[in-house]
Amino acid sequence: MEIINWKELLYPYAQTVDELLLKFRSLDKECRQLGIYSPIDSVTGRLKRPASILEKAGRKQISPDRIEEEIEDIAGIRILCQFVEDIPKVIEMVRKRKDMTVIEERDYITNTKPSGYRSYHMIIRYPLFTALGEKTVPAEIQIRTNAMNFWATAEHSLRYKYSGNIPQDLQDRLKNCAEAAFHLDQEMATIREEITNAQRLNEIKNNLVANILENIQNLYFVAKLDDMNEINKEFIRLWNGDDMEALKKFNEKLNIMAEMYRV
Ligand code: 0O2
Repeated sequence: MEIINWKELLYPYAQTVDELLLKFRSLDKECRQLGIYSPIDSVTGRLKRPASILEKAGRKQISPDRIEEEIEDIAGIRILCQFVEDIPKVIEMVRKRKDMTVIEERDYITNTKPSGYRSYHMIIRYPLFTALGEKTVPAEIQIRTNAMNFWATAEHSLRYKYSGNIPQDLQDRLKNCAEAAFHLDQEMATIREEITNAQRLNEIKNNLVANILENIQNLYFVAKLDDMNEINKEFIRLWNGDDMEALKKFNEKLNIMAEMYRV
């Protein structure tokens, strides 16, 4: 039997996971910095383990030399969303990208698996520029809510523990848990607006406070000590309160001071 050089085989997939992680995390970060709602809550990535690749190849009768062509989830990222409504937004984000091509989509949210598994899968082709030239790498993007993920990771561990043969009683209880997670998502959707408004306000306040602190730090080098003491007192007073307009005005005042001192 042909010996697989795993290090060589997996390198482009590892690189693909790194690049996809960076790209989707940057999108999320940018939204947060701009103070606009991000449908992405977090992004994780993984490389399929060699044992899992071999198990899948055996199960699907894929010969070792066809692994790269036929196993499409060696590189995988998972995009987690707070709310079910965020999932179609992330799907659109992926479909619209020019730096990857979607070749297949599997909707296990509408078509829940018999196990109770819910998630949206997109198989993409990602052009990777390696030291040896361009290579098109397949990858899987799984999109699901935090509640769906909580269930799937727990079930995955049990599947592993029982080598795929989870006892029927446990399977039934897992299915009940999947339904409970589904109801949690539905309930959360009813208070989504309230939650996202509160989060947006926090984000705006955090960005504002970061700006203020940067201004204060810069002013320390140039302004009078007495003025800085006053500024600090004022900042602590405003920070403890919840008057956003006053915080904004205070930041504008610091911006003008910084401009005057040209810091
Ligand atoms: P790992 O450890 O992440 O590699 P397959 O099920 O792999 O034979 P196919 O057609 O490639 O077939 O895949 P499918 O079902 O679209 O997606 C496979 C992946 O989806 C799995 O990868 C899991 O990550 C996830 N998945 C699918 N069904 C279930 C399920 O019932 N429970 C859980 N917890 N996850 C599921 P691997 O290879 O299992 O995992």
